[in-house]
Amino acid sequence: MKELFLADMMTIPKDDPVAFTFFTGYMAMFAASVFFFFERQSVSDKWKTSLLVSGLITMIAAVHYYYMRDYYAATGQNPTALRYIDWTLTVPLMCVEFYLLTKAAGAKVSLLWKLIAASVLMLVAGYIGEAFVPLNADGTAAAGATNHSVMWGVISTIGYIYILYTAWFGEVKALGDSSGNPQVIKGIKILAWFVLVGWAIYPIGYMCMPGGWLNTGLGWTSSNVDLFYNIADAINKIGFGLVIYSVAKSDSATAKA
Ligand SMILES: *C/C=C(C)/C=C/C=C(C)/C=C/C1=C(C)CCCC1(C)C
Repeated sequence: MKELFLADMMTIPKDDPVAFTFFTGYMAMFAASVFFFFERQSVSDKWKTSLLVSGLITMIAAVHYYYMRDYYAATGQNPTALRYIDWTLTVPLMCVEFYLLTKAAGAKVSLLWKLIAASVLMLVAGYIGEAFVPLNADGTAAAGATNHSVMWGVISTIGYIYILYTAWFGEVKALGDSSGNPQVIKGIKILAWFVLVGWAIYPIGYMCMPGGWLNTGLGWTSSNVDLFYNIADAINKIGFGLVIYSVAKSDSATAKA
């Protein structure tokens, strides 16, 4: 049994792009964590917590990818529960990054809680939408599947739009501007683009599940759910961290000069 499992893991990546992204995703998250943890020492004190949080985000993801990768290799199914446990920990930590970036300009903890509340709404609704979609015994969409996924998808989008709005036009944007720090202003702008473009990949994956619009409309299957999620995670978790890293590096250099 154990040998068979290992053999499966060795053969799947070459003909299965989803498995491939689970394996590369795992290694990329792992390497990014090592990078962020080690680079902490190269930035000034006020940026060390931000880099620690970047490393925690990719490290939490790496551990979940380790398990999701094996779950997928062994069953060929979407590791939905593990996926949402990962996001429930990492998305609030991304909100912490926004808070830490704007803290020097006077961000209050209430900003952090509002962003976290919006992410919880987004993720709980998304989980109900995916995990409890009505399915037939053979895994195809049962009656009501489309209604279920659309309803919970819309509720989830409310949380997403709140975060998007806060980053582009709301408190995060205003605090960034009032910081008077060009590096912070630029960093917030790039992160806002990540939330607009990078995070928008997730609803595309969501709509590939049985009953989802891209499933019924274009015939995209549930393995595409993980393909989109894996690509989006690599872009967003590592990319977010690198933006923070570059803000921290350039601001530390300015402070020294
Ligand atoms: C590291 C993980 C991240 C940044 C995850 C982000 C997840 C989303 C932005 C998910 C959004 C969803 C919608 C906006 C509607 C459909 C359901 C979701 C949960 C896929």
